[in-house]
Amino acid sequence: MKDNSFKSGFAAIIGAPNVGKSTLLNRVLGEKLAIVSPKPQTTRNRILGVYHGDNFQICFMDTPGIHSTRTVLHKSMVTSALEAVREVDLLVFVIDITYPFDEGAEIILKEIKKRELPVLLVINKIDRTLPEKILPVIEKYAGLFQFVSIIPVSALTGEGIESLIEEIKKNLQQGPEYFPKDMISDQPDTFLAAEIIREKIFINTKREIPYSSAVIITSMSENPEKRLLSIHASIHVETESQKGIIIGKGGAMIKKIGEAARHELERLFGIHMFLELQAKVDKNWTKDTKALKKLGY
Ligand SMILES: Nc1nc2c(ncn2[C@@H]2O[C@H](COP(=O)(O)OP(=O)(O)OP(=O)(O)O)[C@@H](O)[C@H]2O)c(=O)[nH]1
Ligand SMILES: [Mg+2]
Repeated sequence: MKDNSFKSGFAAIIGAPNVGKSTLLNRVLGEKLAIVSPKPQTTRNRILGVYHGDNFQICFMDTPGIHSTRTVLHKSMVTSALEAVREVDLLVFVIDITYPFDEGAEIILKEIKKRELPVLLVINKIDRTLPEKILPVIEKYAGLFQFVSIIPVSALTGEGIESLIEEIKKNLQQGPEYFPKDMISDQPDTFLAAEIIREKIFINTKREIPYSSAVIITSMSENPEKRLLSIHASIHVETESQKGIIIGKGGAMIKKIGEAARHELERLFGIHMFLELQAKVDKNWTKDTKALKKLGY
């Protein structure tokens, strides 16, 4: 039966790197869909997450952090974020209260001034500041752009998240139920598995290693009798020395990454898992458009 009062829309979550966009998506949905790390440029692809409300639906798009960059990989990431800005019905622009004005924010302000889209400003990480520090940031941003709403939140503690949903709801138009109620994302399990492994690389390695690593699931199969899921994955790095670091002394690093990923994936998929990781050199893959495509960017 057609319900004319149903409201829906696509909302892109945009912002500079590391402001907490992926944490916000996970908090809103109450599920881990997007990987999170303390290092910038964690997210590399757009990630869909659907919030099902009472008679409304918000289709969120998490995006890579917007910053000025020259490298081929990061350019492709920023392009993917800026494309999302052009394809959605409204924007959720996230800033970090602990560094509210950076070059990423400047690029985004320029971009949103070019379009006629409702933009909500989310001031994130308010758990890390004093309440009196928030008002000056609100005032400054209110003077820079006509936001439909400015909402201080903590994606970490959940403070302000309900108000955010309410504010987005107010800005939705009548629209179809794009996704069925039981669907919160369109990402295949192989993508999620590769992302979780990549997250463990981001968390456990230093310097250029996270930025030179990509993960491909080479096989994934389930044995229902044994209730076992087997995943084989390759970690692609750019040089032999990076491969050595990923493997670690006596294989210690790759074991650590594998174990952390396996624990989390077992929890997420609710099944025992066998995970085998292999490190591979894919020379300068971050600089080569063809190699980027092959690795999913
Ligand atoms: N204290 C605090 N930390 C937060 C909050 N939200 C996110 N973080 C932390 O900020 C860091 C970055 O979070 P992400 O969600 O990966 O940030 P992002 O904006 O998606 O980053 P990119 O994908 O790299 O652009 C992580 O260490 C999070 O735990 C918050 O509300 N409070
Ligand atoms: Mg992210």
